[in-house]
Amino acid sequence: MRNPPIMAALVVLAGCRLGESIATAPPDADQLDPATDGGDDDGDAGPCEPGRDGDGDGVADCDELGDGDPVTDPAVFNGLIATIGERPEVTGSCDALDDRAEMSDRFDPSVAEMPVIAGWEFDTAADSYDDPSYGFDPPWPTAQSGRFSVRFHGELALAAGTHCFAVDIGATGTDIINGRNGCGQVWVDAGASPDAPLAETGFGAASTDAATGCVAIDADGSYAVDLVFWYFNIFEQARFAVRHCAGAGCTPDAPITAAQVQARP
Ligand SMILES: [Ca+2]
Ligand SMILES: [Ca+2]
Ligand SMILES: [Ca+2]
Repeated sequence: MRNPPIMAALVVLAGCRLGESIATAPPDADQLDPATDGGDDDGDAGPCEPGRDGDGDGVADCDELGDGDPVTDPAVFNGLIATIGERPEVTGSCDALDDRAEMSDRFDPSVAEMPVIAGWEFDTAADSYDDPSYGFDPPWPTAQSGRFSVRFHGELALAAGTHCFAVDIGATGTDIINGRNGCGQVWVDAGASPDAPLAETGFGAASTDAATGCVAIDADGSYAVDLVFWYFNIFEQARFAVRHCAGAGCTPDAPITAAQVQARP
């Protein structure tokens, strides 16, 4: 008879699956104190109500309060503000985004703007940013097709110390061909805050090495960040990937998650 061992194996397997599927107990709303989580800057969250997602960022109030992470706040949308700006003209050179004022002007007035919990990472042949392959969450209701620009703005929590960022649009050089005739930038308002992107890649970028940049953060805190994608050549893949790491000499390898950022103007 082979059945008993098989049955035993099935029971063991079922047991494992059962064990894995047991979710952590939901936080007890009465036990959650915004002060304990440290995440209620705005003072309007109050005791959480199970199942409610007051700020609409996809994470329930009680989960945001119960995670012990002050960045995830039931009263603050955790994500970034996505802004569609002007369309690159003539070329997609980084020269159009040389300093902060010029970069900001490209997105003011905006074509469209909304807070998103995802969308700052894509690699797609589609040219319309409302295509699902861009991964915007929520998705854009409409889009221009073809060349476009998008800026992601918010505050990123950073501990004191060195932080490095890298940006990749698929460029291997800084000329119009190898630079993909486009531009990707990371701005971090911290440290010496030079009036230039911390990291930049693409056509007209300062150098290929400029795709990675590091900043010394003096104190734990939240710092304004801008991730900028400037897309001209629609015959190239629309690719945008930003990576981060903490520590001197580190190699940026971690994507920025929605839980790390707050969509503040
Ligand atoms: Ca929420
Ligand atoms: Ca939290
Ligand atoms: Ca939140």
